Amino acid sequence: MTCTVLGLGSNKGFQNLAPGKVLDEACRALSSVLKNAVFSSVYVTKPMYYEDQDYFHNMVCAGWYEGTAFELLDEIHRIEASFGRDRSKEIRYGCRSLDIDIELFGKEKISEENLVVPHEKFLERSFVLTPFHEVLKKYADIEFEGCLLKDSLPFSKEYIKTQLDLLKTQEVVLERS
Ligand code: PH2
Ligand code: MG
Ligand code: MG
Repeated sequence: MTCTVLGLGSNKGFQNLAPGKVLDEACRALSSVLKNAVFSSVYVTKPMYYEDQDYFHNMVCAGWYEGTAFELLDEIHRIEASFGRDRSKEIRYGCRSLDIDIELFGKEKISEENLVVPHEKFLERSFVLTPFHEVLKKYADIEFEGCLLKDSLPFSKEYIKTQLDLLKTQEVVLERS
């Protein structure tokens, strides 16, 4: 079992679901893929890289996966497609109904054409680090089969906080519930 951190984002509805609801439903799907999954709050964030699009809803999910990172990626693609994701119709960094990125997969380093872990932009994105920091604060001591979340990942809560302070100009706001 490997402790993994996934970053979720949506800035386009799917069928009758607004972006926040797409994330709710995606979390439900992820709960049956991961063991002991935990979820951050949802944050409303200014689009990065390509700014001429709606604000995103972002959050992270952490949990344990039995299988390889590539098997997890297949599961993620299946879930994304079930919420209307069609890669053939997208532009890079443009709007999407559901994006699920593998941010961390235990302490593994992967550098393949279809998968880079840790995610290559992980440390520059407040929309990922803010919810990740929340998870590290709330769930550091959750465990699966004796493995604590805080010991299973390559970054400490303190390190993430330091990094976040450098990114404080990025607009990331807790969603009102
Ligand atoms: N995803 C992108 C591009 N830009 N900006 C924010 N704030 N949140 C995202 O999830 C995001 C983005 C493409 O994956
Ligand atoms: Mg992605
Ligand atoms: Mg992404």
